Amino acid sequence: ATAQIGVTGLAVMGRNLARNFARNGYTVAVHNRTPARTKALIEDFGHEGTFVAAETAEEFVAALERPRLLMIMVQAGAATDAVIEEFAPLLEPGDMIIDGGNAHFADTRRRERALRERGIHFVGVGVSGGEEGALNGPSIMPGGSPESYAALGPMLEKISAKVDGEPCATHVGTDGAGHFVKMVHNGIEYADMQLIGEAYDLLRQVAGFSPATIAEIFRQWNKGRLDSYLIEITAEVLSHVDAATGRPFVDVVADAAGQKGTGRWTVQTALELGSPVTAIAQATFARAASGQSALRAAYRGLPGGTNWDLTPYEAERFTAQVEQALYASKLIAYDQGWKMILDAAKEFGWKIDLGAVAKIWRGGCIVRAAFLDRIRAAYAADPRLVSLLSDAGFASEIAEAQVPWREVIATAARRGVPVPAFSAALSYYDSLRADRLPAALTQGQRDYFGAHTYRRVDREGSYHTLWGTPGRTETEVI
Ligand code: NBP
Repeated sequence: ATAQIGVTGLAVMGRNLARNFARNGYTVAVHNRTPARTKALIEDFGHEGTFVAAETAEEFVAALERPRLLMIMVQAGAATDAVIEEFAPLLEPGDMIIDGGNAHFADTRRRERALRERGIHFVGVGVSGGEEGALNGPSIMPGGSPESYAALGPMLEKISAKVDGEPCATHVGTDGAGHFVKMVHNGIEYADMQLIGEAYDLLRQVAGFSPATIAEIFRQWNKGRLDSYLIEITAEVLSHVDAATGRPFVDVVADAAGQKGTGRWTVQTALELGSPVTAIAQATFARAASGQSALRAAYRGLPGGTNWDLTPYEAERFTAQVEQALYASKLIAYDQGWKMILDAAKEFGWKIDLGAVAKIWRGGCIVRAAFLDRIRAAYAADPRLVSLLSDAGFASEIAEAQVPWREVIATAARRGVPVPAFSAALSYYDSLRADRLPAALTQGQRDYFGAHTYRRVDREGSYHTLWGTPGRTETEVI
């Protein structure tokens, strides 16, 4: 046995992670259900490092140094369970199975529990950054026991992306915490992309700018506080011209967005936790709405807002307002994601360092951004922050954004430009800062039709009003 780690599942992600380990000096055992993929890896990239190719599961396990570190990079779901069932009987207590696929965190919790009973460490690892990140340095979010991180962590830190010389990998928390945080990362990614899309749509429809001009605006924004991978690639996509037609690329792409399901998982889980991730939910629903072609055909042509042209001065002013609205909405979307992680940590008993999460998202992953360093710094100053807006710097930015944020959303409503995520973010902000919410009326209604009882602001206890009695007598419910 010579390999320090083994990777089974050598499609794009597994192959690139195996190469990344090898390039970093580790001896890597490689295996795939269909041996042709293993052969291709050795033929094409064998020169990059030391690989031990294994054709059978037994050969693969025999190639691993003890305690064995066996990483699986296969399709999430049933395939992952099948691979675990294939390898677990070949392992010994103290060995470790690492799942780097996009597993649902609840599956990871289940698998961890089952394998722990057999003495095997199971580490669910969120890996972000796609194919390119897997090869050159992803952002890595491992869960599992602290003991397993002691053995695996240094290797993950070595192959991860680096920002300011620091690795974008940390032990997130026990059992499914890593996959949970990866899921929320993807939810935030959905929100980030939708917010950028809405900003583009406003600049196009309200300010009347061309995709090429908007690309230039995004390039400028990328030099400021919005500096991020997603803004950078947005400028690239917007400036791309379709070779076949000579039209802006963005105008020849069908406007129905796909999804692989991690945004949906985030929203489903948020509903279960009671975490109001409204901007993430709107971003997920916006993708779904874009794909409702029959419904869109039925609505198309219905009356909308009023159009008017902006003067160049107004267009410039509007652009600056959109930047403020985008930034404020993004701040809220992140705050929602962060709160969802806090809610889950409480529910599942995880100790998650939110500053460390921001730190490992600064590089390698899709939401990587200068902004995450600000979040890291906010938690460094106060690890017990309930909200990002409790940080003085973020609070002053949201204060500064008030007028433009509201004006942009009001303009969108008047013009009939859809801004579901901008609006959700602003409404969330207004709901949470309100002294009183109409939830009081909701409680009254619930008590009226269902005797659900209510609490009062001025006295302890639960109450029910006898709505059908002449005096509508209030009774205390014991
Ligand atoms: P795929 O998700 O396309 O899975 C293909 C691999 O799974 C192949 O190696 C295939 O073997 C193997 N496999 C399947 Br399918 N069923 C199997 C079974 N019953 N037993 C053994 N092996 C089986 O590969 P991928 O796109 O490289 O993704 C790998 C994982 O990483 C997935 O969980 C995916 O969701 C995740 N992912 C993450 C990112 C990211 O950015 N983090 C990006 C893309 C994917 P075969 O060659 O014999 O068919």
